[in-house]
Amino acid sequence: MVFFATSNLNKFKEAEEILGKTGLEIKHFKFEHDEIRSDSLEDISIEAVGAAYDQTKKPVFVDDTGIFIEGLNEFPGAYSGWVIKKIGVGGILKLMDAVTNRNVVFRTCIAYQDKNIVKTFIGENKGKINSEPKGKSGFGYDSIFVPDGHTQTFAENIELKNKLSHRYKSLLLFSNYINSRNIEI
Ligand code: ITT
Repeated sequence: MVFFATSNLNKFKEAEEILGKTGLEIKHFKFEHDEIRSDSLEDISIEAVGAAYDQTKKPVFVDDTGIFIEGLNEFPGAYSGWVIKKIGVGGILKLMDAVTNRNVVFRTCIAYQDKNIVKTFIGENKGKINSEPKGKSGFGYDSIFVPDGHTQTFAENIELKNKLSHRYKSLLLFSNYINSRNIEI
């Protein structure tokens, strides 16, 4: 069993579903943490997992996720949480009015810590920012993200999200690592 330290229950539910299929059991560790300010998901997640480990003293991971919009010079990136609280997906769509390049990358960095090691796992998913919000499932930016090769947003097709998302890819790398190391947890 590994703790997943997060304040975001949506992330936890996705991780539980994805990791359940790999045989890795996780438990929610309710974690409210003021993350450091940085452009790097890796730096943010490494600092956060250190703080989480200080509290759990048991194997634990965190997930730092951002959406990087090419036509906005990678904005909002590591500031995605703050930006959605301030301007919402509506605000992002307004910013996109002036932009023709709608390419975007969703990126998750998982940082894991136990008594021996700190390690990160990055998963990415490329797509486009949709012209309007669509769909009711998911959370955050899911209603405006359409993965490449598909026509629906993640919020319209949550099964698809959990099969190919940034979180899915990073969690799979993570669970392969844990399973291959045979860590006693
Ligand atoms: P933590 O406690 O785990 O840090 P958080 O919600 O603050 O939770 P992040 O900083 O990693 O998490 O994420 C920033 C925001 O990006 C988050 O609040 C969501 O609005 C959005 N987000 C993260 N993952 C997402 C996903 O899979 N789909 C859509 N939006 C996502």
